[in-house]
Amino acid sequence: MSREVTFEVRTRRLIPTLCYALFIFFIDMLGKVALEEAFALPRLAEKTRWWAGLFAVNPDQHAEEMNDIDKLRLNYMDKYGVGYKILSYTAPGVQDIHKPEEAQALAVEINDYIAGAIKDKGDRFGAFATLSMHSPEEAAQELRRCVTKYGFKGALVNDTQRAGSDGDAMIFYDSPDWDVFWSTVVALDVPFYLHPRNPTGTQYEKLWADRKWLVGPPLSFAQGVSLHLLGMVTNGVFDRHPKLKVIIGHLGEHIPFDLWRINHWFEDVKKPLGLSCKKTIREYFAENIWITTSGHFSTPTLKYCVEEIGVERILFSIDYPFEHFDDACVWFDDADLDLATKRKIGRDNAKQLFGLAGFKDENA
Ligand code: GRE
Repeated sequence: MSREVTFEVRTRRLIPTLCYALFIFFIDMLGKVALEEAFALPRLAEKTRWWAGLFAVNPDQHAEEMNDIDKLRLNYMDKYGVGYKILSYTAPGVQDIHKPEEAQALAVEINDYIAGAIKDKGDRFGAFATLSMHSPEEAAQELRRCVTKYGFKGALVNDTQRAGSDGDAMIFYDSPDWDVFWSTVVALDVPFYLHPRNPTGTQYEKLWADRKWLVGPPLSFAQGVSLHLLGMVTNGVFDRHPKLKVIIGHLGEHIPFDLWRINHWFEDVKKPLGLSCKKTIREYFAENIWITTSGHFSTPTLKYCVEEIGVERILFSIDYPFEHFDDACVWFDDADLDLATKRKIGRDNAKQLFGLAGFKDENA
């Protein structure tokens, strides 16, 4: 081969390599893992449209993204360096169904549907079980089925379960009645994601109807989940199940900001007055609770959470399609954080918590 030809061949080989290097440079963290990532059943299009009307500026695009599992979504994942996603059914989902049999049938349908949809894509997708939370025994049984039959990674539940003949009652999972469920979560060794839902019924009328723009991410979601999680703390769920792993999204639903004050009041006032939980709020956060970055893309807030609850407890997430890959991933990739911190939050903490292996770019 003449020298010019060799040079030309080398140059031609070099161009794709350079392009790839440039690509890697701009997506500085490949193989991110995300775990608050919603889908819906296409047959419930009307409900998806209703919810999109409340929370999406472009409801058509939102509905299309919500119903897609592996086309638009996989393109985004490749474009923005997300190696693996754990999918979950959209809010308010089964927690909105106040009739127990209907709720249970829908949960089973959703679990079978998503298991089928991701069956051959285990290197890109996992799923959280959807559960009807009317009966602790039934919820435990369905979770067990999903984990043992389908390899689901845990459960994601949308706050309280609507119940009662008119749907106005709310079931919390913080009483001893739920011990059978929490024992199963621990025995299966999977995390439980406590996700928000919207206020409904009398609660909506009394608190939110006259201030409806605060429903959702601006306030009501965090209020609902923080009440429920702190109820689990103060009612002894983590004392009775010390190995229980609970995840909350949105950088901790306001709780990290209040840790000092909660701790001060639990330890210095409420415990002397009779609060009987065994550990401090900081200990529950160190042993039982993880938070994700879903829908909260602020570097100062993330740095604050790292300082307050520790880098090991924080997991990257997007909150797609309520939030955009672009906002979440470009923010995270460009955030002023050292590489070790980024690797832990972006991937390694999730790998460890869920025992993940064999997904795209898992070691990139
Ligand atoms: C969610 O389920 O995570 C969600 C909604 C509506 C708005 C924002 C959001 O259901 O994060």
